[in-house]
Amino acid sequence: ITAGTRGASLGPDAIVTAARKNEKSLFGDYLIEEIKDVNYLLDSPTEYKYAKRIDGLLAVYNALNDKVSTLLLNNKFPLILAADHGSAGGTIAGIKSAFPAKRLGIVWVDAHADIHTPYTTPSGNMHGMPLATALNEDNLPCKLNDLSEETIQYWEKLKQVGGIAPKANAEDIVYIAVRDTEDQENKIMDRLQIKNYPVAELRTKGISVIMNEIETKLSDCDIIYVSFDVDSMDPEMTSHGTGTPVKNGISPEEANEILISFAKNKKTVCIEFVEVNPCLDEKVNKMAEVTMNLVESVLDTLND
Ligand code: DIR
Ligand code: MN
Ligand code: MN
Ligand code: MN
Repeated sequence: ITAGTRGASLGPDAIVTAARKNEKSLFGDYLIEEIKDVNYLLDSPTEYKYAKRIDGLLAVYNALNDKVSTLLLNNKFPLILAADHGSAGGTIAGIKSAFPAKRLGIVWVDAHADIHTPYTTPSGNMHGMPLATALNEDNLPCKLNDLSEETIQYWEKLKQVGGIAPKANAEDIVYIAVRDTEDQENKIMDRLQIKNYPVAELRTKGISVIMNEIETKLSDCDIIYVSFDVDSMDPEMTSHGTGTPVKNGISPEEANEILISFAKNKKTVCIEFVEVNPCLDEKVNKMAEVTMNLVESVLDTLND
C-alpha cells in the first residue's frame, strides 16, 4: 500500500525504483494495492496552523482504514509503504476496525516520539502526532496552543476513524531508538510511562535480549503493529534521505534484525515503512535502497 504527503510522497516510488534497479522481483510477487488520488488532498495550503492539512489527512485516514481493515479481514498481511508518518494513525484505525476485540501492541521504531497533539505541537506537523490519535486524550497533559473550533473538530474526527477510540493503551506501546523529543512529549512519555529502548541500550544488552523483553511486555496483547520510521536509522549510513534526520541512530543491520524478529512473531499483523524522502538524499536513492533491502528481508521472513 502506498499513501501520504509531498516530498516524502515520492518515497514509496523510490523504494519500488530501487527494487527495479537491483532487478529484484519483490514487488512483482505480491498483491499491490495502491491508495491513489489522495496526495492532492495534502497539497493545498493549510488553514489550521496547529494541525497542518488535517482536513486532507482525515480523508487519508479513512482511505487507509478501509484498505487495511479489508486486507486484514481477507487474511492478508499489509506491508505498507507510506510517505510521511502522519498517516500511520489511519493504519492503526484499520487494524482496530478489523480486530475490534483484540488488544493491540504498537512498536514504534523512530528517532521521534510522534505523540504530540494539536494542543502541544511546536510545528503543526501532523507527522509528529499519529500515535496520539490512537490514545486516550484525557491522559495527555497540557493544553498549550489555542486551537480553532474547526481544528478541534477535525482532531476529534481523526481519533474516531474506524469507530473505536481509544485504539491502544499507553502501556502497550514500545519505542525503539527515540532520541529527539520536545518537553511536552517528554512529559507525555513520563506520565504514560511509555518504554523507550535507546540506541545505547540496544547495543549494551543486545537486540535479541531486547526483543525478548518486548515480547514479554506485550504478552497480554493479541496482535502487534510495527511502525518503522527510517529516521530511526543513522543518517550517516542512509545518506540523510529523510525529512528530519537525527544523529546516532541504529544501523541498517540493526534495523534488519529488529524487523526480522517482528516479522517472525506470529502476533505481528502489519508492518509499515515511512519517511523515505529521495529529494533529500545525498547519494542517488540510498535511503530507498536501504529500505528496499529491509522490505525484502521482511517479505522473505513472512514467507518462511
Ligand atoms: C517534532 C518533529 N517532534 C514535531 N517530529 C517529527 O514537529 O512534532 N519529525 N516526527 O520527523
Ligand atoms: Mn515518525
Ligand atoms: Mn521520525
Ligand atoms: Mn516525522
